[in-house]
Amino acid sequence: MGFQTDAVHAGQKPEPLSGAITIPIYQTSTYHQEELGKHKGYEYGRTHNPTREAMEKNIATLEKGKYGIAYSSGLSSVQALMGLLKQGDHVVISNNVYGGTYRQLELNMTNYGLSFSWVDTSDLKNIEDAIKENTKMVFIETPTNPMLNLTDIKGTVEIAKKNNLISVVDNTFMSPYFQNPLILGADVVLHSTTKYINGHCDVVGGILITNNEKIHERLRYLQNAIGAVPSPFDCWLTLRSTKTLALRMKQHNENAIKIAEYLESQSYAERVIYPGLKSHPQHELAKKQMTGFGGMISVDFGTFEKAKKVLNRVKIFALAESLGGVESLICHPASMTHAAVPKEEREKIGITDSLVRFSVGIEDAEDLIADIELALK
Ligand code: P1T
Repeated sequence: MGFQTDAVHAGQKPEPLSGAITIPIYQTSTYHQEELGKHKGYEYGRTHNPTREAMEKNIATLEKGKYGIAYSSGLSSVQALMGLLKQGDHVVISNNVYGGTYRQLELNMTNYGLSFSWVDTSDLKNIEDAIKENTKMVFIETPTNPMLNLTDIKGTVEIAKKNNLISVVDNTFMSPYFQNPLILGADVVLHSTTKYINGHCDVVGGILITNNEKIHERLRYLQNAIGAVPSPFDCWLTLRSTKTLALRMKQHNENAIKIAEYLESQSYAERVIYPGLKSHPQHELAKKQMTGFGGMISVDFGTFEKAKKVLNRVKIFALAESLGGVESLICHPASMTHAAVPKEEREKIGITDSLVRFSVGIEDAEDLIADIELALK
């Protein structure tokens, strides 16, 4: 089936009791058992929930995967992934990832005997060079948050396979509409469903998708064992959102191209970073492994003063953390989303105090451009 048909239908059968077209919110913590040991496959709300199952199946289908395992946030998905590893294991990971991912892995998981090499994975040689005897996983974010660096997924997967490593791609910025890492051979795809997948700034959630039976079994076990599961209502909202994912992504993409081109034409912005611009150093790779460029733009305004003016003056773009919603947002990564990354590390990868991140929504592009124009002048 095509993406939009799957988005509307995958995982959703009419509800058996009434034939309701829309899957109900199964707001229950437990299920009645007919007699000891005899039940309908549902025992307890943390372990099973029909609304959650429908959402998992739906998103897995959109990612071209067999299994979706949902968690209560993107970061709890990151945490569940660590359950695929054991004390002493090593991970090669992109040196630019969401600040919370860095915080959880480098500042917490290292206390439990895991170690991480943070490398610029946009150069595949850096991945190869970082692999050690105890390396078990390669984890890339592409495009990265907020620098929009790309990593060649196919090339990464080849290295992972050669070295017997689990390959993980955080695909949050592209959504399954613009990029499908499983098709390129990745073992696991991660999404913060908080972002484009839910897309309305009203749910925090995460999901891991895989075609690998063994990985699925372990992640499913961890979903129940750790218990960081999304609520039935959050699953329902997210499932409602995926129905319009394609429509929203097209609009995010269209708007972002116009805004990136506008910003690049202004002398006020020192550097405009957007994979859809010819000036992006990996524009060719973007065209090869993505089917669109997404709605995220980062701009270095040269000085903190200039950046601050833009952040404070815009009216339609709301100054806020997060991204991927229908409403446009603007943020200052150095002090907001990536504050947990030490200043020295931040600056090495380009997250300067003058960097501003735009999450372009689905409003009218002309209004968004006028909003930025007014702020710049
Ligand atoms: O916020 P949460 O749902 O836990 O997702 C974490 C996460 C994982 N991966 C990527 C690429 C992300 O961008 C995020 C969350 N990011 C933000 C909150 C932000 O404003 O960048």
